[in-house]
Amino acid sequence: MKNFVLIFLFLIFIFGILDCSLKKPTGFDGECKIHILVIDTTGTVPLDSISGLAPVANAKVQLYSQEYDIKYTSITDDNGETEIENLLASQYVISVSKKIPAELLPDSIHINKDVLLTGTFEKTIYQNQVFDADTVKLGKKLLSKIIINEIYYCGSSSNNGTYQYDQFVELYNASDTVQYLDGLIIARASVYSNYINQYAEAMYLYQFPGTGKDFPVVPGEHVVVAQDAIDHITGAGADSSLDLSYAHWEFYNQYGDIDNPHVPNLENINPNKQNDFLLHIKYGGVFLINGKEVDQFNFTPSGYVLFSFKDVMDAVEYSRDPGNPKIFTGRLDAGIAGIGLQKYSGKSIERKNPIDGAAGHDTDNSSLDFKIVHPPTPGYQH
Ligand SMILES: [Ca+2]
Ligand SMILES: [Ca+2]
Ligand SMILES: [Ca+2]
Ligand SMILES: [Ca+2]
Repeated sequence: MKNFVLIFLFLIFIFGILDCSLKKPTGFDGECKIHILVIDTTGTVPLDSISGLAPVANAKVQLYSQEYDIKYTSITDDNGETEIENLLASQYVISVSKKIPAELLPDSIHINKDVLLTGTFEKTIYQNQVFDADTVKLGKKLLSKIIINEIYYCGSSSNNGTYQYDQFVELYNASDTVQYLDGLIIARASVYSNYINQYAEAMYLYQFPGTGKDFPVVPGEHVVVAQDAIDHITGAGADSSLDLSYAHWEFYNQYGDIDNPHVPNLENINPNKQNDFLLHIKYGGVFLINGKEVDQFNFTPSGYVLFSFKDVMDAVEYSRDPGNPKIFTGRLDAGIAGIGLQKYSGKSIERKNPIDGAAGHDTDNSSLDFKIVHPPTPGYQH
């Protein structure tokens, strides 16, 4: 059995040696220096054969003093070390980061995301004082490239009754490089996803066409995929619904569906489930899967499809009721979006950045990452 290790504990130890010179007891600030060594203990960075350590070169080290509103920045050298001199005596927040692109990760790390090694600690630097080495354990963050930015699943209501065929999923390029939709799969999770270790289980799966680089998405671009790309207001008489005739893509079920000829299609790739891409209006989960690297689909006896966690680019769980059992393991989504969102209310869930409100904020905890939005915002940010 393949051992896909997806949650790594990335531990970087920083040994910060703070050295305020005792040789020059001048009494002035600006005499202190800090010596930092950044080491990776996770296997992400190669070991040095002599020291047996894995020094992290080109890591960014920042010291910030709130007292003086002053910031010092330095970069570690080939030995993973840096020294910052002429510091004012103060309390500092010291943060270290290094981004490692997915293509540079060793083969032993089965993930398809960039990795950010980060860590922060606080240190008060007194005048004329020699400090012992600091040891700080830092965490890692997986950086999604294309993510699920908004899901409109609950449907709408009007004088004509209730309506749920106006659902859409909005993707977003949260990276700083061009990404490609080719071969990606948007899937509705089964409610049994949590029972199967290492695998995610999906019931409806729709795949983007393309052979690799046919459908680029530039950084910051939104991509709207409608259940049906029609004007649901005039076309279906759902007068509090949405006009999705200008969606970028639509889910097209070749076993029987509406097909807007002006909007390209994601096609159903699970012949066992010949339904249009329909999300549950109260609870469920959505996957974005890297279908390019899936050689062969693993079907379950009930006609669902299993995917390795390593192929899941993003996963979002939602539920109206906080008491419902969680569907996803915390390795995919530690939280739940959309608590309290009533069916047919015409509202969606969309990512929010707690600092600047920008799109694409993803900490793999949908309780924190999403907010309820009304009206939905297909193609832009609320
Ligand atoms: Ca459709
Ligand atoms: Ca179409
Ligand atoms: Ca995520
Ligand atoms: Ca949006």
